[in-house]
Amino acid sequence: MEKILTIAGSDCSGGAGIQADLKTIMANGAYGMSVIVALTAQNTMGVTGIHNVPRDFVEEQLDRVFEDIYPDAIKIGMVSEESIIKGIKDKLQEYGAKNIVVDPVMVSTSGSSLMEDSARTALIEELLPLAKVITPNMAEAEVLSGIKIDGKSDMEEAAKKISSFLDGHILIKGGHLKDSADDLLYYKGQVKWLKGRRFENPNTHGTGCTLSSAIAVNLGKGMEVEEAIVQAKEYISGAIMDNFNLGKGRGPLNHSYNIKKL
Ligand code: PXL
Repeated sequence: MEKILTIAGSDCSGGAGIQADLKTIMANGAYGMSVIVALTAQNTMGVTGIHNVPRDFVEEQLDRVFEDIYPDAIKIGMVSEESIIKGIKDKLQEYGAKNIVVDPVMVSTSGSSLMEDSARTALIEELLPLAKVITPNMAEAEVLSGIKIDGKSDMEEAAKKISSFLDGHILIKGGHLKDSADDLLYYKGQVKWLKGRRFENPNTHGTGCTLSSAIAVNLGKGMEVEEAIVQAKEYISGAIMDNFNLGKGRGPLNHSYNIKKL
C-alpha cells in the first residue's frame, strides 16, 4: 500500500485540512500520515483562531516520519508562517522527498486568511521549487503571478508567470470561471485545458485540500501527472455530487461516498 504524508493544518470541524486529507487518502486506498503544522478553530461558517506549531516541533515530526515510514508522495497544505516553511523545506531536502504536491493555501472557503503576508515570499521561494505539482485556485494564482484573472487567457498568462518559480506542473483550478469550470494544466510552456463540471451543490468546504491529497495518492501509485489529476477530479466530483449537507455554512464533501456502507 502507498504511504502518503500530508503536511497541513487541522480543521477541527473535519471538512478541510489534515482531516480532509487523511479521509481522502484512505478513500483512495492508501496509508495516510500527517505532520500537523497548525491548529485552527473553525467550522463551516468561518475560522476564529489559528495556533501555529513551533518550527522545531514541525521538524521533529518530519524526522520521525521519514526515519521510519518513508512516504511515496507528500501533500503540503496550509502553512501560515515563514519559519515553518523554512523548516519543511530543509527537512524535505535532507530526506530527498519526492512526488510533492503543494496546495498554496491562502484563504479558506469561508473567506478567512490562512497565511501571514510575510509567508508568501517564503512559499514562493522555498516550497514551490520542490513541487511536482502545484494547485492554486484563481485567487491564489492572482497572488502568485500578480496578474488579475478574469478569464481563460489570463489564467494562461498567470501560469506562464508562475512557471518561473518551479520546474513542476501548474494546475490552476477554474472552478470560479464565469462560463466553464475547466482547469488549466501548464507544464514547460505547454497548455492543456482539463474539462470540469460545475455542480450546484454549495457545500465545497475543503475541496482544494481533497483534490491535492487525491493527486498525491495517485502520484504515489506511480501515475503520470495528468492521469493523477484526471483521476483525482473524478474522485472529488463524486464526493461533491453526493450532496452531503452538514453545518450551517458551506459544508464538507462526503469523502467516503465511494466506500461501501458497513
Ligand atoms: O481549503 C483550504 C484549507 C486548508 N487547511 C485548513 C483549512 C482550509 C480551509 O478551510 O481550514 C486547515
